[in-house]
Amino acid sequence: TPSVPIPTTSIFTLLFQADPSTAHIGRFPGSYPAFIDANTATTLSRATLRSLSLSLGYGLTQSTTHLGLHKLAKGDTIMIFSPNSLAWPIILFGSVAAGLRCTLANSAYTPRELQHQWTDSGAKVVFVHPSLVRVVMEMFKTGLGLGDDEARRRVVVSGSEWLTGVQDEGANPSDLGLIQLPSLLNQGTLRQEVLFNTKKEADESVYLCYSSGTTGKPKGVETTHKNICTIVNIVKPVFPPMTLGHDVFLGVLPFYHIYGAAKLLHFPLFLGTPVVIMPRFDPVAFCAHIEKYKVTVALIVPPMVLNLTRHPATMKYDLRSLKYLMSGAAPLGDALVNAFSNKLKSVGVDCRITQGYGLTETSPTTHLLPVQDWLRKVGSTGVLLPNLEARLIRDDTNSADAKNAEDAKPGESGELWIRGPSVMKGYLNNAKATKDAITPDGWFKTGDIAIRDPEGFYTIVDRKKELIKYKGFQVPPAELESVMLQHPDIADVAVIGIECKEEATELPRAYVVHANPASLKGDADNIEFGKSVQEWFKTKVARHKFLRGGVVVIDVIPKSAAGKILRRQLKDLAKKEQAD
Ligand code: 4UW
Repeated sequence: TPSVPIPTTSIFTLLFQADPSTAHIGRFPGSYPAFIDANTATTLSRATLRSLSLSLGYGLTQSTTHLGLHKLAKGDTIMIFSPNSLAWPIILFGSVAAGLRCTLANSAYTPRELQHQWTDSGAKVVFVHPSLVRVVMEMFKTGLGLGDDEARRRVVVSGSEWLTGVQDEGANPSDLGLIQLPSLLNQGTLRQEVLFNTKKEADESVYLCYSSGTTGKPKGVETTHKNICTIVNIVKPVFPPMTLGHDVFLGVLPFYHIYGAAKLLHFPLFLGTPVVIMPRFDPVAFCAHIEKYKVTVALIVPPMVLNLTRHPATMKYDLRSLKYLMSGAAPLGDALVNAFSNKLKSVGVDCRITQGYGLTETSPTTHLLPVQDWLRKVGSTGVLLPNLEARLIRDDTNSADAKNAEDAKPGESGELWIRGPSVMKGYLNNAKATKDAITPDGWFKTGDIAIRDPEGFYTIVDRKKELIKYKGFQVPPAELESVMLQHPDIADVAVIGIECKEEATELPRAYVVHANPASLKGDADNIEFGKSVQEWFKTKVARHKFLRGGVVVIDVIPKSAAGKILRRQLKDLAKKEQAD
């Protein structure tokens, strides 16, 4: 695909440039809907979203009274900790307008997981959904030892009741004494001259999503204004054209993950297409909202396709508005595509199911399967987006030695490397990890193994890195292992992903060495010990990290001479066990 011009400005200017002569916001009328709350149909127009964002930006950085909230200045970081909601885009774009940086946290996190991201990102204030205030307070008080008053200065309770008129799920009346989002909106409004707006700042990072990359614990990925300006411009030419006033996105993927953040919060605004916001996936609600809002485009992950293929709701609701289902974040196999598209066809739904590929570190999309090729190239993640370069690097070359890395022969698989303006600035405060991930001449190593066919279509065939994906969510083995080692009876541990075809995902499995092996007298003891560890682990981590693939007792963890876990050996062992 030929290169496209990429005007780089701040994200706020890109999406919300106001033209008083036409009443346009960005390239479209300000009266057009931008975001719609699925449950109540409450709608934020482009102009309303812009003005609420400017008010919030003012309340956070310019207001003199500031309601006792910790004072924020340009360059400071705020955290968003919330399931999808109508308030989300206001918090995000209000912060961006004021030149703040946003770190987006998984709303399933436990206080311990949240604390890692809070401390690592240097966040100063957290915007928290009413149902999650207790998690934040536990982090502040128990985890960080903050007093009551200091904790309160860091929290903005960010419900949407003030917009929708419906009480937020899980809200607790006793939290009303904390600073509430609406009170930051009536202090004033950001003026043009304080807007974060210059070209030279386009290389500043604006979002910090967390990714473990190829190895280790979650790291802050520095996504810049330029990265986001790039991604919306390079996705557009490979994306089906949208018709104003007709097309509608379904916003069910979490906004805190880069896939949802880029493809639901930025891209549709750039296209002029509204997004119907759902707080979580539920097959009945998913189908009901498609029917009610005549949704035309839904972004999804493979386990949702599987769930919908089996669920009767797809037969009960009128889904005929649906034109495109776009999957990503994990492999989508051809059998699944065929099964679901046949089911949809049987109820008169003519829908193309395509796929995208990318990573947090590449903002995220690097490959998309064009809709016209969805059947012909089923199972492929599609073509490289414009303005990007890709290499496939032979597995037997030392990829640490970037200069001598060798390209795979045509038709052979290799590690996918990407270069271009959507590659992250680096990992926050982690020069070593950045250097390991990006070569001196700018190639980012994905850790994924891919092949490219003669027509330029890529297929992801394997993962070289240790990362596990549960239903599209990152599960970093190194993090799980360090938590497991806190168990008094565990002497050593290795976590790998095992394939689960029934659920179209990988499942995390732990191999553990007992601290006192003689205390386990046989298979029954081993199994019981494994189960007890599995239960214990559930109290420590978010749901997507549960050891659904089991805990297996082993004599010794296979390691290299340098002490590195030989995960490949364990994977082979697991495959053998699964086959038996
Ligand atoms: N097939 C096989 C795939 C695929 C995949 C991702 O959590 P992260 O960092 O990021 C993501 C991003 C997903 C995404 C981005 C843009 C896009 O358009 C789209 O689809 C419409 C999805 O998940 O995890 C990155 C890792 O996830 C795996 C792969 O291992 C990658 O390194 N992955 N997409 N289609 N594997």
